[in-house]
Amino acid sequence: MFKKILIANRGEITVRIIQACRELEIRTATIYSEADSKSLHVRLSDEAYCVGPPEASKSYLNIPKIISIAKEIGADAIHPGYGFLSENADFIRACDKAGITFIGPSAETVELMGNKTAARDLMSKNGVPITPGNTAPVKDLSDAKNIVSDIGLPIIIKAAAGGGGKGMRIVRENNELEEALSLAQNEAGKAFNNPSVFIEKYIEAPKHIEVQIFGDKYGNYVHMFERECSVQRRHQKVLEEAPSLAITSETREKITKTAIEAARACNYYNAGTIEFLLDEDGSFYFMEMNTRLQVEHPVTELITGIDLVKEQINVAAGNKLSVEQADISFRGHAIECRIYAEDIDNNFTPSTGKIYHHKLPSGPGIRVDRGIDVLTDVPIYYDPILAKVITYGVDRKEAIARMKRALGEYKIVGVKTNIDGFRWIFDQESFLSGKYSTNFLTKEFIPLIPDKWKNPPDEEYLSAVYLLSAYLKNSESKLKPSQNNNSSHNRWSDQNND
Ligand code: MV4
Repeated sequence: MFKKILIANRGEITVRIIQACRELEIRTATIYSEADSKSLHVRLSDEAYCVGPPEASKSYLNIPKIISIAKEIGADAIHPGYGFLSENADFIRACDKAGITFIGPSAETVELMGNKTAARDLMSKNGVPITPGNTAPVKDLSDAKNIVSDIGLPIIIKAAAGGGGKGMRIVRENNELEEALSLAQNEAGKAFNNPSVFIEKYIEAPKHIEVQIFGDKYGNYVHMFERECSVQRRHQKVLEEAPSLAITSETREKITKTAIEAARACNYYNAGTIEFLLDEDGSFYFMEMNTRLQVEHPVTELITGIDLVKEQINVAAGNKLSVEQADISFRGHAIECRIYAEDIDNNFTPSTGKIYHHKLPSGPGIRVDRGIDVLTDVPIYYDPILAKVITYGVDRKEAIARMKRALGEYKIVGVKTNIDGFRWIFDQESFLSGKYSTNFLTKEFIPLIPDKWKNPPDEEYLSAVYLLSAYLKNSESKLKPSQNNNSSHNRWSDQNND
């Protein structure tokens, strides 16, 4: 088993991985940028190393620096968390080259699933249902017109080199196709440095259902049931739950079997998630595969009792899966709310600052995975997720009641958060009945709360906010004595055991 794991991430997921390592008695090393020098993950890890300036490109995405720290400190494995380098095939190859185990799938699988058209082609050839459409990049306008005449309107144009909604365009009339195609190609080129796009039949008001799968290096596969992630804002998940009210036991049997076929088709090992679109008639279609541990993994952990991070470490170390499918069942219901540092009264602009007060909710059925503590800073440079509140109940009603209580008890002072935005969600009949779709926040929420969710800040506005705060930060740091940023923080080392 590994002796020391370097966690190449920050925030709540790094704290979560430290907790799993602690229980497995594996030493932890973390990295931090200059903006995170006083953060919780630095304080909780056995060792911590400054990896560079605040900008992610110079710190948490700095592959050579991270690899050299891992080699220098004798880490035998690296856990990437989610985001940052977690789905970067070059990083996995750099780990392989350095003889350091990457806690995740192979570089080939990550590369393959990152190419959305190749992924669709592979799935379709392996009996996994995909939405009608093409499985190769659109050649030109006439190619697009042929596809549209084959599958019929409406259609959706998607980027082949990236997911998450960037570069997506919906086309409902033939005369919109030409402009939508060039807009989608431009956006895809800007976002992913690859203008390739493909076309699918557009599913009106789908649900986002995803299945947790796990493979080991011996060809064994299991699933850990589904999660529903339909409450999203601008393709950013906000609330997730397991199991899904929309999934009957018959559909569950089919969709979980299909998810395992998808994992087998790409020789997957470690934790992965197959994302599906569920239509109102109960049919489901492969959307994409996430080749990493997901933010929302705790809802699966709570209904199955399986620690997914420990299982990741177990499989990465070359062991067989510690569970067989017959051993995996679920009971009860779990819900997760993502707590973001954003000003929901000001178009969700990111909120930064120092946490002056932090009071956690507690009591039966409440879990909080958090990356913040009192006196830690919330910088502008990274994804604004602060914490996740996850509740468990014998049924969905109890999980919702506990979530409402937990959100009422959770106090964060120092930055604005979206906590109050959830109250509305739990009062909506469409949510309470489970009959909501991915249109929930856009269709139902927007008209009711004018301005709060209506005009999201455009990218230019956000980049101006980022630039201004970076400038202010830079001018502020010129006023302070420089601090030694290369010290290794080594609270648990032998010499400290006096
Ligand atoms: C779709 C779709 C309807 N039909 N594809 C793809 C990226 C993901 N973040 C959103 N995607 C969608 N793909 C077809 N053929 C609707 C969406 C969609 C969506 C899907 C799941 C959860 C939230 C969503 C919000 C808007 C659009």
